[in-house]
Amino acid sequence: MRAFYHDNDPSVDYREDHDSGIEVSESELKSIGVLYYNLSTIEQVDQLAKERDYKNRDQIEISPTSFGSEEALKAKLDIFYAEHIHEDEEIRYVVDGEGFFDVRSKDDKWIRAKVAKNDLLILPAGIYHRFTLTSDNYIKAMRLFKEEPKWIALNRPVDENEYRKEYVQSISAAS
Ligand code: KMT
Ligand code: NI
Repeated sequence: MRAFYHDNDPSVDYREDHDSGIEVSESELKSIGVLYYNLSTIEQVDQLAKERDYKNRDQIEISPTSFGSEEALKAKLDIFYAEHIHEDEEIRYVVDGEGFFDVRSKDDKWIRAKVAKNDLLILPAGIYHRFTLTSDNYIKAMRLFKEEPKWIALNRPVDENEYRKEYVQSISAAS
């Protein structure tokens, strides 16, 4: 995983790197509640799932093949790339391929985390974020969850949402 500030260039496809060259450290990610692990075996994934009480999981492939066409894929990616929150953690373990998770910094800038095979990323409930494939157009990812998946995307603005307010509180209290 590498994290950096997004260059915010709207003239270039969102699947390109958009690397501003300004690095973001793991501790900066941690200060906004984003956790990162590199896990090379499924046993390590199982262990983390046990510790954090993730009882269930499934696996998805996102690619032109899995969605039937480049157009169908693009339609799905446009949805993933709309800025949103969830009322639960978003936990993704990359089995193969790569992708970008963009998350908002404390001062509302886009931080881009490029994830690849063996990366596990946890986004807290209430964080504004979005997802896209890279220009490789392929990811296979495990989605972990506690009980039933609560993956309804609530698109920004949802500043009065209870989970959003709790998240904002949680990152302002510490550090
Ligand atoms: C999400 O909720 O944004 C996704 O599931 C994206 C694909 S997981 C690599
Ligand atoms: Ni999401």
